[in-house]
Amino acid sequence: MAVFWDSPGTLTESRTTPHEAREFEDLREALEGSPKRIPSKYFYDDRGSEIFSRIMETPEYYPTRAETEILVQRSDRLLVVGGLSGPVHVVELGAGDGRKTAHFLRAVQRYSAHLRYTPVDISAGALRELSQRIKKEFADIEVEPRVLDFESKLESLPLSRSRTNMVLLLGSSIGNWLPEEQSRFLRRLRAVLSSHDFLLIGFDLKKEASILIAAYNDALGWTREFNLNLLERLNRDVGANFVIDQFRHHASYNPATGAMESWLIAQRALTVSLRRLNFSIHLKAFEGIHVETSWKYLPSEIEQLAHDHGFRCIAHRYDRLHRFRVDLWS
Ligand code: AVJ
Repeated sequence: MAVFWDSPGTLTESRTTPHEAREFEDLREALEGSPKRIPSKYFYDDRGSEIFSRIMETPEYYPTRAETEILVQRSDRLLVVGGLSGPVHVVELGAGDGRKTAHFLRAVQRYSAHLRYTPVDISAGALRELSQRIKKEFADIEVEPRVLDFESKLESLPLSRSRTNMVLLLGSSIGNWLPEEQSRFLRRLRAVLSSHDFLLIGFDLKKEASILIAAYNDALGWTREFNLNLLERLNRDVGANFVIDQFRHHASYNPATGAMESWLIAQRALTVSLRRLNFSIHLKAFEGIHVETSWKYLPSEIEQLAHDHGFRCIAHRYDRLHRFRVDLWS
């Protein structure tokens, strides 16, 4: 396995492939499909990551608070059951602003004196802020941020050979992938982790649809802003000419799949050109672009997922209201 070490604290791209070269290459296929789609990872440019931090503070978006409650109150328990000891390397995938991670790191520190923390994200801006905050709060953690699209570069994660790796995939981020993508991710992760490494993974649970729908349609409008920023980003980064106010944000729960779906719906027939990618798309009046799927889980589905991909459920904890669950797998 390839391991890349940089001087601690620098923000470096993976050296396997230039980060920018293949960015946006999947956009054409997604936008020409039926329904038209934009892959969710494009939400998280610096501005998108900032807006997502606002979403996490809205009263309707409960998953962050529920997961934080678990990490604050249950991290110790999870780690005891896991039997963690010796030097630990925490690798957080899609770290974002990493606020809730601090609670977990503090718990890990009680078990491991020499803690290394590698937050991985595709937003350099979010990583820079997070790294500064963690370094300020923890004098004795080695922080090695990494700008990386971990979805395509999972094999170049800087895992440690001498430490127990604890990979974090929080926020129910796994739910943003289609089932076959979730499988592919877990299979590949299983292959790069050794038998004494761990995965700490958060799942948003199935619940009454009205609660879910409110969480993706907050009254302050941050979720709408988040979705529309996707179009602004494409205008900026690939020379597209989306007219933002011709689109409406629409969030719904699909009981057939068990997932929340976010759409941007064109208010009239439109042609949009993506100049730097050399193609255009036509949208009919009231046609939607599917921008996000957020899968929700039953406890039994979580356990099946672990089992099907060669992981063992070591422990799991719910928040007080049973809205969310954090699992420790190995
Ligand atoms: C943390 C990425 C999983 O799908 O709930 C929140 C992203 N999108 N509101 C989720 C999100 C709209 C979030 N993830």
